[in-house]
Amino acid sequence: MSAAPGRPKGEFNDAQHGGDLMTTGGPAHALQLYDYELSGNCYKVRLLLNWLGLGYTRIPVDFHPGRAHRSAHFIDHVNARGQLPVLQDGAFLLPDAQAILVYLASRYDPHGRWYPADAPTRGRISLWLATADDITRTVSAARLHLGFGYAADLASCQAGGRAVLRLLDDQLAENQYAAQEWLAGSHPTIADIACFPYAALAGEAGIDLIAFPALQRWIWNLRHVPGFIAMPGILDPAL
Ligand SMILES: N[C@@H](CCC(=O)N[C@@H](CS)C(=O)NCC(=O)O)C(=O)O
Repeated sequence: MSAAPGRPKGEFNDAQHGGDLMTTGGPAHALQLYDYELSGNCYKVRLLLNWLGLGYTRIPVDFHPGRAHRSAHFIDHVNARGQLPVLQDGAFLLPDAQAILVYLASRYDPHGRWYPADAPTRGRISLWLATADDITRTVSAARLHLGFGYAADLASCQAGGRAVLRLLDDQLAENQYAAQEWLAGSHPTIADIACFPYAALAGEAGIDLIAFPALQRWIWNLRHVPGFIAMPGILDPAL
């Protein structure tokens, strides 16, 4: 597999930067994921890769406490934004979880289920992909503050988080009333994947989901889609 341009092989694979490279099952592709296990944005990508049955090599990045995503080498050669996740597919390097979901579903989902081609569905999906970034800016920022010591105005992030989760809960309640369980269609799409992790991890941001019943039902539903994989803080459905 090719390394990122200018990246010496194993750069993020030493004690300072991360853990061991790991290759998952599934058909061999030249796919590599710069990944941090506790990141909800990285988890979105792992979820879709798994649902698509795509094998990939995981490049663990020491996000915390090493801040390897902010190293000069990472910024110069992997992602100028200094953020995770980043996908590499052969010579093609792509940051941003939402961009990666669109790319993977467009390229590797032969049935077009995760990113359906019809215009209204694509429009709705785009709305929720944008909303996913609002969730990162609020819920994820509060979680990073509480769990990882990142600087943030906690009360403001939590208030913003509750506001954006309210939008999600209202939409899901309306859909569920019409016997439609998912955000943008009659089956799960990348819209659901993009919004899911930090909604499900809201407790770690100090946000109680008791006031969001439609959201709780949707989280339960997504966890029970065959092929779902867990992450720390989001339980496997068998547990
Ligand atoms: N819009 C980006 C946001 C990514 C993001 O915020 N990633 C976090 C990890 S979950 C990060 O790398 N934060 C480091 C920072 O911004 O300093 C995406 O969806 O991938």
